[in-house]
Amino acid sequence: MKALLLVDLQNGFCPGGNLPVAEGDQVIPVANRLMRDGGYDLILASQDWHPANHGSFASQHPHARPFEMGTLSGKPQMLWPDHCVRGTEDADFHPQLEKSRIHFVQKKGQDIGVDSYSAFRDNDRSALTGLADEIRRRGVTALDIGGLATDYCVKFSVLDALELLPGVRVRFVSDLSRGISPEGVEAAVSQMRAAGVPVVTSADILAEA
Ligand code: VGL
Ligand code: ZN
Repeated sequence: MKALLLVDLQNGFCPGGNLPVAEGDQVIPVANRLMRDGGYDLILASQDWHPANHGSFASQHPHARPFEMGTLSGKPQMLWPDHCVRGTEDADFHPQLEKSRIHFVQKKGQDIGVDSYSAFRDNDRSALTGLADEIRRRGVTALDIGGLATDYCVKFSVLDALELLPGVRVRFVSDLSRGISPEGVEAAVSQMRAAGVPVVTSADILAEA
């Protein structure tokens, strides 16, 4: 049972969105191709889905500016521009993404007091989203992960998948992913590799399928 997890392929993280990732939109055709021809039995997607007053937004902290460090519930927190507010166009999946191929969507980031980069659990590591249960229930044995942004939500999703889904082969799909900062991406890829995660491309996956 092979599954693909598409992380946060939303307008907010694409050019023109509120927290744009350079070339974020370029991963959409890659996602569509993999959903169609990647040989997957199950397609999963996560969706950053914040209340308008989410505590990760700089707008909720007096005098703070986006991309500054602040605190949230007493812990260090990168403060973001308002993004992916639930029910807004910014939070919608990219219009070119073939949404009808997605079997299960995991929304995240709904608790105003804690951010949730990983599709699997909140950053304080206490509350699970339910995605790991879903994956276990469906008998997934291999999980490929990619999306936006490599240095935040993708990295934390990959590392959590390793920890929460023992026995599942987890891989990072590099050309299905783009990051917020080049240094961040480099560090994220090193961290994933060091954790034993194979880095593959969509071409590798299509060749196996
Ligand atoms: C993300 C920052 C804040 C992401 C989400 O999807 O990588 N990054 N919220
Ligand atoms: Zn967010």
